[in-house]
Amino acid sequence: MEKVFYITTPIYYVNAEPHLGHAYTTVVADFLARWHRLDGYQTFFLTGTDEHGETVFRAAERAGEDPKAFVDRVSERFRRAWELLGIAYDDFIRTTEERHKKVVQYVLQKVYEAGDIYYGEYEGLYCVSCERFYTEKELVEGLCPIHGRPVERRKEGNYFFRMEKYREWLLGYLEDHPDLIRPEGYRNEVLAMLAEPIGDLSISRPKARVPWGIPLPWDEDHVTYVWFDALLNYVSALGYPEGERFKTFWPHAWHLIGKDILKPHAVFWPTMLKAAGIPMYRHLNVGGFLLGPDGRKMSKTLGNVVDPFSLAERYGRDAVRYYLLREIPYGQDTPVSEAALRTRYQADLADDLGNLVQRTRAMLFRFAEGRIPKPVAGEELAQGTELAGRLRGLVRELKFHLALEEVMAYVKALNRYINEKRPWELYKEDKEAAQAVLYRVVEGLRIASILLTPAMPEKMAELRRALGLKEAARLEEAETWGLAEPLPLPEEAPVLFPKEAKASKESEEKMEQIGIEDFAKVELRVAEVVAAEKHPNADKLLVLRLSLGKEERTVVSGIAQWYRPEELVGKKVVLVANLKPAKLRGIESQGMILAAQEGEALALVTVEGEVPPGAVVK
Ligand code: ME8
Repeated sequence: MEKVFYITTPIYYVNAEPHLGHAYTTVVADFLARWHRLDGYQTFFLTGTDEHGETVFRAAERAGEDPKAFVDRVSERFRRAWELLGIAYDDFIRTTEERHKKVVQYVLQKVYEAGDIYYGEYEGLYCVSCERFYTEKELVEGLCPIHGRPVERRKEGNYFFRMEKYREWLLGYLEDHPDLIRPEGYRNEVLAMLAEPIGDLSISRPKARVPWGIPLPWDEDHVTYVWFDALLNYVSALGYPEGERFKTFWPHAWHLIGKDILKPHAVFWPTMLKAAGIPMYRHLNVGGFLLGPDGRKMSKTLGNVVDPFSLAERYGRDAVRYYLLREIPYGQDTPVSEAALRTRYQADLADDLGNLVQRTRAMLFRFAEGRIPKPVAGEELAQGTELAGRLRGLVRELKFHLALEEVMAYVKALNRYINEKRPWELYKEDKEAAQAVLYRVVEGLRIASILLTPAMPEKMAELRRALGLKEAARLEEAETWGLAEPLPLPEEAPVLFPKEAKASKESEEKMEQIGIEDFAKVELRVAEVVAAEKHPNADKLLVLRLSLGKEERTVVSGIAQWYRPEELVGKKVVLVANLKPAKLRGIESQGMILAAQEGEALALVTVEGEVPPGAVVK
C-alpha cells in the first residue's frame, strides 16, 4: 500500500471569529495529519479561509471596511487561532489568492466548453447566511433549517451547471464505494437526496448585486457562486492541473466536514469533479455538531459559542485538543462545556497521566539514582506493544475517542501496577526487582506517550523530556518493547498538568501559624469503620461507612492505593466531623479521615485503646 495521505478541513468563512466548532474539525484534521506522519505516511494537511460570496461581502459592509481589508484581517484571526492550538498545517489557502482564482476560472472554462454550463433564470427561496437556495421542503416551519431565519424569494439571471445529468452516475459511484462517505448514516442521507432529481446548480451571481467574487471567464457581469469557487480550493492548493503535489496527493484525499455542508461536498463537489474530468476524492468524513449549553448547534448566529482560546489559555492547548478528541464520538452531535473539559482535565490528565509521571520520576530518583534503570528482558507490561495496531484500526474507522480511551486505560493500568508492586517496599528487600518494576512503567509511559503525541504533541514531548526519553519519531517505536535507553533524568521538570492555580495558593496558606481558637474550629472525632468498598467511578477512592456511636457517616477517601477495603473494617480512625460535605465522583463525603503521608508512603491515623466511637479528639 502506498503510504500517502492528504487531509483537508473546510475552508472557513471569514465572516465570524473562529469558535470551538471550527476548532474541533481542525483539531481532528491535525490529529489525523500527525498520526499519519508518525506512521510514516507522506502527508499533506490543508486548511484555509473562504473569502468570497454574499455573506462575507455583507459582513465587510457592516464592519464599514473594504472587503479585501476585511478578509485579510479575519483570515489572519484564523491563522492565529490555529497557531494557538498547535495546528501544523502544510498549506493555508485563501480563495482571494491568485493561485486559486486561476484554477476556478480554468475549471469553469473547461466545463463551459464541454457544454455543462448554460444561462437561465432562477427563482427560489434563499438564505443569505447559508449562501444558498432552499426548497420549500427543506425549510423548518418556513425558516432556514440551519439559521432559523426567514428566507427570501429571489429571481435572477444565473448560469447553471448541469448537475442533474450526473445524478445516476453518482448513485452508481456511491454503490460501488460504500466507504466513500462516513459514518454510514450520512451516506444514507446522501443516497436519499439522490433518489429524486437534484436539479441543476446555479453557479453565478450578477455582479451588480454581489460584486465580491471571481468573474466568470466568459461573462464579466457575473461572479462565481461561492460554493463552486470554494470547493475547488482542495485542488487549487495542490497546484491542479499540472502540479506535482496534485499528482501525489489528490488520489489519497480525505475531506473532513461538519454535517451542515454535507450536500455541497457529497453532491455538488463529486459532480463538479466528474464534469471537469478530475478523479473523485477518497473519503468524505462527516462530523456532527458541537452543541452549546442551550443544546443547539454552536454558531455565531445563535450566540452560543465557546471561545477555544480562553480555554487554551487556562487549561493549555493540548488539554483542549485532548478533550475534543476524547469526548466527541466522531459523527455524533455532542454537548460541550468548560465543566466537562475541567472534569476530563482533572481526572484523565492531572490525576491519571500527570500524576503517574510525577510519581515515576520521584521513585526513579529515590530508587534508581535518577536514571532509567537497565532494560529488563521480556515481560512487557499488559501488552503495551499491541496498542498501536489496535489504534491504527480505530483511527482508520474515525473512532478517535475510543483510541484515546484505550491509551488512557493503559495509563490507569500502569498506575495500578505500581500500587500492586509497591516498589517502595520492594526496594528494601530487592533493589533490582524494584528497579525492574520502574523500568516497565517507564516503558509503558514511553509507549503511551508516542500514541498520545498526535493528540497532545507539546505535552507528550514534555513528558518524554521529564523521563529522559528521546522524542517520539515513529509509531513503530510503540510496537517494540524495551527501547527506553538507560539515561539520566533532568533534575527539574515542570508539572505536566498542574491542578488549577487556586489549589496551590490554598496549600501555601496552610503554612501560616494559627491560634488555638482556629484549631478549636476543627471537630475531630473517633470513628469506627463498619463497612468499606471501592468507589464505583474512581480507582483511587474508597467509600467508607463510619460509626460515631450515635450516628453513621459516609466518607470518601483517596486511600485505595494503600488499603484494601476489607482490612479497614474494625479500625478506629480520626474523622474531621464538621467539614462541609463534598461530592467526590458522584458520592457525597460527609467529612474526611486523617492520614499521614510522605511521598509514596501513607498511613491512616488510628486510635489505640478503649475509647468508644464518637469520642472527641483534642
Ligand atoms: O461552511 N460543530 O464555512 P463555515 C461542529 N465556507 N463543527 C462546526 C460547528 C459546530 N457547532 N460550527 C462550525 C463553510 N463547524 C464554508 C465551507 S468548504 C469548501 C467551504 C465546522 O465557516 C464544521 O466543520 O461555516 C463545519 O462544516 C464548518 O465549521 C463550517 O464552517
